Amino acid sequence: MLKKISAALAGGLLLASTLAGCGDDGGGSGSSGDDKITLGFAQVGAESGWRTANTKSIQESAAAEGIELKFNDGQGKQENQIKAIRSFITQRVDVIAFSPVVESGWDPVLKEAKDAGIPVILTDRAVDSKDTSLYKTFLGSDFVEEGKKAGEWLVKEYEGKSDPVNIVELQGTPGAAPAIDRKEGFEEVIKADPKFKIVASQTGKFERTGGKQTMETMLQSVKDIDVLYAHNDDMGLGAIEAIEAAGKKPGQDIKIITVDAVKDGMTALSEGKINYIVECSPLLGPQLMDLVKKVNNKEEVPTRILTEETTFTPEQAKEALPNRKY
Ligand code: GZL
Repeated sequence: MLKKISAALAGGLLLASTLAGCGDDGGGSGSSGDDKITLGFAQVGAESGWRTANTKSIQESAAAEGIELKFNDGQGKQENQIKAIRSFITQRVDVIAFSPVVESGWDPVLKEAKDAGIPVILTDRAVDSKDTSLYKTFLGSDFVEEGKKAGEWLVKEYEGKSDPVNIVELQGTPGAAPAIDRKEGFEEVIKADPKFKIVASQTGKFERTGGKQTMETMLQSVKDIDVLYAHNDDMGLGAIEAIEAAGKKPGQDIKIITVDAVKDGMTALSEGKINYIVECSPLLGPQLMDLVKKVNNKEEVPTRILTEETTFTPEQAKEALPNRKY
């Protein structure tokens, strides 16, 4: 409202410049009341080790940069994230950042932020909005590439073999960019060889319990499982519990590929219970704060910033574990 009044009075009236002094310079009013940047961050939830590490990175980086952080845990629900973004708009924060729990349904609230003159940064996950003016940039991984890396390891692992390879897949949260894209990238690589068959594919919601329960069902309903592809470590770790309870050896009777490379996943990898992990770094905090400062200063930023990440074998996990930050 304040923005609209000052815009209406922008014809050089003293009042306008006074009002404009209340932070109506295109950004928020920085509700901290001083020149400190105020960032509103709407997080997905706390569903996995990756998410915990991501939240820690954001909170620690904001503190280190002297940015006032208003943090909301969406508890895995889009309506909670939308509510949080609307609250940030009402509080007139300077910048809004969020990790969208699902790809779709964001245009209305992003338009409200744009109309309020508050820039938005996407982190970790993308949205499928056609209007890219609704956000300044997207900082995060290429999930299709992550799926491809998982598929490429499998192709190499079974090179020269002709027997059928039955794969079960634990998908992430339905509608989430990493779930959609990791599936797409993996299938794109394995479709080249008909011996690879995904015989079952269901969600474990990126959660350890979800991975365990879904794997239990798959073990009962699918004969001869050769490989498990889990969209994150947590679901893979839950599946390991189910596989061991069924009297099978994870990493041997059933080969396991996961994504993330959080400490628990890397430990299982070093023990040979997981065969390969594709890294997805949660440590986005420092880059996010750098972007927040630039965007708040109306500096140009790249529309897409890709995070650096690698892959791990059991041997590489043993080497990396002692210095692992998450
Ligand atoms: C990926 C991130 C995913 C992780 C999961 O960037 O969105 O969500 O892979 C997390 O562990 O739950």
